[in-house]
Amino acid sequence: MKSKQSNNSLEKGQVVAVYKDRYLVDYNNTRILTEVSGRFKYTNLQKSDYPHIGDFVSFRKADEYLGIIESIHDRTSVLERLDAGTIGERHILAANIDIVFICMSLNEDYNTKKLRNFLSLTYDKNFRTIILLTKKDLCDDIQYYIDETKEITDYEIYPVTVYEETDMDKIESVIGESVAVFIGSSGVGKSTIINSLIGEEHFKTLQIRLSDAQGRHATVNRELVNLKNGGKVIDTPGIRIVSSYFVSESSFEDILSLGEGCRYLDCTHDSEPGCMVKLAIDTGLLDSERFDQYANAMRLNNYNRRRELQRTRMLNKRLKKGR
Ligand SMILES: Nc1nc2c(ncn2[C@@H]2O[C@H](COP(=O)(O)OP(=O)(O)OP(=O)(O)O)[C@@H](O)[C@H]2O)c(=O)[nH]1
Ligand SMILES: [Mg+2]
Ligand SMILES: [Zn+2]
Repeated sequence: MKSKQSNNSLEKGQVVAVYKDRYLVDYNNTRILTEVSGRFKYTNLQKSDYPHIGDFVSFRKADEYLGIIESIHDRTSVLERLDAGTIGERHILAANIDIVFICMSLNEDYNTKKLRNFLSLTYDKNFRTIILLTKKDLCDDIQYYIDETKEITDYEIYPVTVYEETDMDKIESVIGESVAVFIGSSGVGKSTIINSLIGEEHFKTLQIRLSDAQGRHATVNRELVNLKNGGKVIDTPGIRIVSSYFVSESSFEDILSLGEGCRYLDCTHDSEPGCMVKLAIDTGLLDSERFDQYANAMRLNNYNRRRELQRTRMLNKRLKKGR
């Protein structure tokens, strides 16, 4: 029975790199290029339904060199942001990750607003978040930045430099056998840290001029790389803009609990009388920037919800037709 059929049987693998419309898949200690099947395309409309780095997929081998992906396994976690520009489009940075390292360097890159934006990607998520304050060798007052960071978040904070082995060892031991992704602005040293973890110049790093704390984009492609001890790491290109993001309402406990005091149940905290949120802003109890973040997030949420609904309807129609 097995003979011919086994050529067509499904293999399971993990997406380790994404190209234009091909996916490099790791399985049985080898790698194969794959693409999605026609059926897959027909039933998956959203970009987020397509394979992303870290995804486990079931595929069939068309031949020795090409696999055809039939399905994606349920994701245990996702790191995502909204595409700047294309409102409402979910943009998955990585799937099935255990740890997210938010990297911020201890020179001019350090910026609490930026950190808040990165943090907004991590609320209510199924992974552990750690703040890496990088390039501590360039900083005279590390404690000051640690304290600043503690004001903003309860996540663990590691000040590190690639020049100290103990710092790299610490990162390595925290990763252990799990899957970690590094995010942060361009030039903060993500690839350099990962290089030192894998012990080779795998990822290209760029020498940035000291006068230019912005750095330049060195990493172009995301790739999932194996560490010696069984851990896996994903490098990402620097994210410059994280101004719009997908957040669930529970990320804004402070504003929501203030809102419970508003006179009207459906208060939008815009111009209604008896609004406790407005009052908190006027009296300086609530940061107006934080409120703007909230307002933006709610607008996007509503927009996304509407779009999701439209897509579901369209998909249902298609599925019915297919029957
Ligand atoms: N002084 C100092 N320089 C560092 C450290 N880590 C990285 N660098 C330098 O910072 C520059 C940028 O490092 P990269 O690793 O390319 O930065 P990246 O975050 O990967 O940047 P993108 O790929 O553009 O997102 C390089 O010149 C590194 O040598 C550090 O701990 N201390
Ligand atoms: Mg890089
Ligand atoms: Zn209100």
